[in-house]
Amino acid sequence: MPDLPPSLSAARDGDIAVLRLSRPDKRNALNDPTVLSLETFFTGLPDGVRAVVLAGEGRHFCAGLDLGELQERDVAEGLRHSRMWHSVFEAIEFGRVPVVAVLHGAVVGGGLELACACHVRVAERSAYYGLPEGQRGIFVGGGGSVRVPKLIGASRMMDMMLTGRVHDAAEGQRLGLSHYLVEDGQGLATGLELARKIASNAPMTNFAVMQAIPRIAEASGGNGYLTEALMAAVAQNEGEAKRRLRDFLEKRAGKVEKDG
Ligand code: 1HE
Repeated sequence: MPDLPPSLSAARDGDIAVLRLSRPDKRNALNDPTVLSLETFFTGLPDGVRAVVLAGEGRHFCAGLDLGELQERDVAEGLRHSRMWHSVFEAIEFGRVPVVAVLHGAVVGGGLELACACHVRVAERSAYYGLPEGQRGIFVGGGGSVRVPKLIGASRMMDMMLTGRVHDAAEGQRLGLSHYLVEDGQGLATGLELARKIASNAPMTNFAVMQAIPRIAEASGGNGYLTEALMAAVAQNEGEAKRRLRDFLEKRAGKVEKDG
């Protein structure tokens, strides 16, 4: 596993890596070394890792940008700083493996931006979502204005930023900020269970899901259909796809069953 600063900790559980924001005394606020180390982690994952679970230590997932380290920046430096966050969060969203975020307590500002760069979000009942940038006199800078509206719509994001509205976990689930809502203390186990399912997929299917679906969603219908056809042809040509289809036809594979 890549070397990490004390604000992050990582552990390996078979083909799953569990990464934790580990600065609970500062509510896992994200300073520059932590943000840059997220990139080091996600770009340096060992080959055997097939999914990542991202969680936060302490009572909160993440309090967003470390306001204590917010320096005076001129316009050019401010631009570069935000673009640095963009490149790190892109390394997560378009990285090698899917990431399951486990959310609890505050998921605010840059913490919500980080959660939105992950592929699946599990929220515990204690989770709540806010974009307090308006109160702080700043603006989102970690990709939130692109990713949050994709989940809840631009108009709801505007409400959060203009009025300081905070959504609780149940509302976040209803709006689409989380995919799963679980009891407090159950988030990590659920995240690991989902990560194991993800890791058991054919790697080419996971690659196609991560790389193609968000891009097709932004493409014209014609470009989308063509990209889908190309990706489908690539995936089905893999030996792994052929083996899995044979397993099903010869009754060795699981059937589709209802959850729960
Ligand atoms: C921090 C931060 C932080 C806490 N940067 N130090 N984010 C915010 O505006 C959220 C600001 N934080 C809060 O609203 C609250 O701290 C929480 C709701 C997250 C947690 O409350 P609580 O009662 O558990 O903790 P606390 O007592 O407020 O904070 C504990 C310590 O963490 C305290 O430091 P201490 O030295 O006095 O113990 C706090 O100062 C510290 N702390 N949050 C620095 N964010 C790419 S652009 C992204 C833009 C943004 O993310 S803007 C949103 C910033």
